[in-house]
Amino acid sequence: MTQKVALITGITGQDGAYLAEYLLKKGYLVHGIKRRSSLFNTDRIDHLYQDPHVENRNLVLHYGDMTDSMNLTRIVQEVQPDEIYNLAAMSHVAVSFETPEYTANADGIGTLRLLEAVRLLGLTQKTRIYQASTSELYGLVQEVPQKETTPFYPRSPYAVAKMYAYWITVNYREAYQMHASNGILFNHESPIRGETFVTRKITRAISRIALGMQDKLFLGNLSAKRDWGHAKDYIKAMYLILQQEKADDYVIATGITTTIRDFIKLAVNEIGLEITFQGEGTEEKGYFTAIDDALFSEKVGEQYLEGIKARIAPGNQHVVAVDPAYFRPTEVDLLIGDPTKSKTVLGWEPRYDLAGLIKDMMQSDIKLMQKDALLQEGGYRTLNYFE
Ligand code: NDP
Ligand code: GDR
Repeated sequence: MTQKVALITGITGQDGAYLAEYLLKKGYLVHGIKRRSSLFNTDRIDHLYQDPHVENRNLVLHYGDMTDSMNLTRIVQEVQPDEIYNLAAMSHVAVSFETPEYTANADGIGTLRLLEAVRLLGLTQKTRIYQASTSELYGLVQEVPQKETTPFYPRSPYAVAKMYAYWITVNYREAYQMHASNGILFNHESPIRGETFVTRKITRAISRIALGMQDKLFLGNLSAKRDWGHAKDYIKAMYLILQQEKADDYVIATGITTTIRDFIKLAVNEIGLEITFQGEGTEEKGYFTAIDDALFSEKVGEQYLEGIKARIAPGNQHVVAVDPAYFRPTEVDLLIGDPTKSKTVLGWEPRYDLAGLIKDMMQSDIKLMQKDALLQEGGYRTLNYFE
């Protein structure tokens, strides 16, 4: 059997990294597009990297950008992929309000550029395309749970750009008989989730607070509800979508929704702490109220027990606070997906539930922060350049 060739845009991101590893294990030749950056930006795939001087490499990286048609066309021509996974995007909803034009260009028109490259190069019958669509398309609630037929009502420049990408993918499928599909993925997280998304921001900060390296965590809307799964499960759905005989669109979700507030409670429970919230709206604050000494010692380390005990003394300061700076001009209040179609048609079944996801993220962040704490205790701190 000839080796399958995949091209992943956004290979340096959370999903790109998991998908690359997954496809390599399946025997694919994987090509990825990375952006030039003044610092290394390949941390998430460094364990997969193969030196260009090695013969018969299975992972090849190309410099590129979703805003550069000629670059994308050249790469597609060079790679002649059997499958393209278009994961590259300016993926932060809040940031899209600050950079709406760029977001439209990279996330919306970027998808068109890729589809056009495949069409112009005469690859419509060879190359299958996966488009990373999103539950953000549902935006303002029209129906719960949200499924493939639920009307879209995007609520951010990011979601509007992704709506263009969704429909241009459908259009190229219908107009040119291309195997082009949308995965409408609900939020999925992992230990390698970007640090500014709310779940990772929480697991990182709670770990740092537990180790005495940080005092407080400032967040925005704690009442928003999200349907969170594990990225490791969700990239498998991407693969399954491209293995179907017919291209189609699928919702990938768990069917369970949770508030940000409850995510925090579960994350602190994971290391033997309890948190109680008081106040409302911008006055809302979270206080550690109890500690399970044995569990905390086991998960975080006995040497940090005294520090955390001081934090639950009566009248002590809050550890979580609402900062309206993190509110979005328009918010998506409730996401809950119906994965019936993906389960029945694709046979997709997630392995992680929310508790398993949080355990994985907390374990990983505690370990990372313990490493930082050791460096700090050892006196290895960043120096000022001009000292
Ligand atoms: P990340 O933000 O972790 O990764 C995004 C990737 O896109 C990175 O590799 C990034 O490069 C790259 N990228 C950004 N802009 C450009 C550009 N202009 N040209 C080329 N590459 C670019 O996102 P995720 O891995 O979480 O998500 C993958 C995709 O799925 C995204 O399209 C996202 O919008 C979508 N999605 C994500 C969901 C989630 O919950 N994670 C849910 C539904 C959809 P760099 O590393 O250099 O920044
Ligand atoms: P989202 O994820 O916008 O759903 O988009 P994010 O984790 O950024 O926000 C989820 C919810 O948490 C609330 N929130 C905060 N969010 C962030 N980032 N930082 C905070 O301090 C904070 N406080 C509260 C938000 O208001 C929101 O309601 C993610 C991205 O991965 C998209 O690319 C993807 O398409 C969707 O998930 C599905």
